[in-house]
Amino acid sequence: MGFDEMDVDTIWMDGEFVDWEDAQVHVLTHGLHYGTGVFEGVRCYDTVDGPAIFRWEEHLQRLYDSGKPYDIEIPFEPEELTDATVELIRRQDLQSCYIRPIAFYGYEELGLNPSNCPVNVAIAAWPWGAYLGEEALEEGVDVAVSSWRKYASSQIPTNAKTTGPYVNSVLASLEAKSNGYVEAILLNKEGHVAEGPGENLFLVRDGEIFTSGLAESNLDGITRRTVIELARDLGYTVYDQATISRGELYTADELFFSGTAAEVTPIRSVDDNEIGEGTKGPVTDEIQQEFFDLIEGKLDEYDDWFTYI
Ligand code: PPE
Repeated sequence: MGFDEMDVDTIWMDGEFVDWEDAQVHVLTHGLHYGTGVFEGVRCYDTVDGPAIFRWEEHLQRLYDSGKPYDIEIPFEPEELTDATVELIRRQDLQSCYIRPIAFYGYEELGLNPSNCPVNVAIAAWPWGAYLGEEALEEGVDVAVSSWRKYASSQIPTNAKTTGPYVNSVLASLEAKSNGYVEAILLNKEGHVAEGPGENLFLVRDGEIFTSGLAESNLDGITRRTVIELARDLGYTVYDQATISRGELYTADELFFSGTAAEVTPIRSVDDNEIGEGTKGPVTDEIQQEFFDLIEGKLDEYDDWFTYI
C-alpha cells in the first residue's frame, strides 16, 4: 500500500485535523524507541445504507483496554474519537476505507519509564482493498507454519494490540514471503496454533468449526467474534476455546483466516499440503458469503454493529 496517489489529505492528531504531510512526530518519541503504542485497524464499508464503520464501539473499547497494562491513558473521551473519525471520513469523502487509530507515548524524555511522556493520539483513514489480494478471497492462500513462535501472553499481553510486539508478526511475515508463501501461521510457546501475523485462524472438521481459545496467545479479534456469531446463527457448532495442534492443520477439511484487513480469507495449503480440495471449502464459502452480505449492510439483524457516517 502506498500513500502517494491516494485521494486522502487529512489526519486527525491530538484534537485537530492537520494536513497529511504535517502529521509528524519528533524522532525521540518514546513510542518510536520502545514500541509503547496501542492501535486499531477498523474498516468503514460502503453499505446499502451508505458508509458505515463496522463494530467501531468494540474497536474503540479494545484501544482503551490495550493501553491499560502500559498506563497509556488516552486523553480523549470515546465520543471525541468517534466524532473525529466520522468527521475525518466525511471531510475526505471516503465511501469505504481502513481506519487506523493510534495512541502512543510521545516526546518528553527517553528511558523505559514513560510516565513523564505525553500520550499522543492520531487517526488516519485511507482506502485499502483486499489484504492478501482479491484472488486470495476466492482461491485461498498458501501459508507456512513460521519458525518464529508467537510471543507468550505471560511475556507480553496478547489481548492488547500494542505496536512494539508487532515485530514478531513482521518476522513471521517476512519469513513466509521470502519462502514463497503468502502468509504465516504462528505456533505459541506450547507449540499450539496461535494465529496468523495479522489474522485469527479457523479450522473446519466434520462440519464443525474450531478456533484457538484466547489463552493461546492470540488477539481477541473482532472479526473472530463476528465469525463465531455468524456461524452460530447459521447453525454451526463453534468451539471457540479450542486447542489446535500443528498436525490438525494438515488434516483439516478447511482452514481460513479472519481479520479486519484480511476479512475472511480461505487457506488452501499449509507447508505445501493441500487443505481439503485445495481451494475455498463449502463452510468457508458460506461464512464468507454471509460476512460479505453483512458488511454490505444486507443483514438487518446485525444493524447495531454499524456506525453510520
Ligand atoms: N491477530 C492479529 C495478530 C492481528 O493483528 C489482527 C488484526 C487479528 C488477529 C484480527 O483482529 P481483528 O481485526 O480485530 O479481527 N490485524 C490488523 C492489522 C493488519 C496490518 O497489517 O496492519 C487488521 O486486520 O487490521
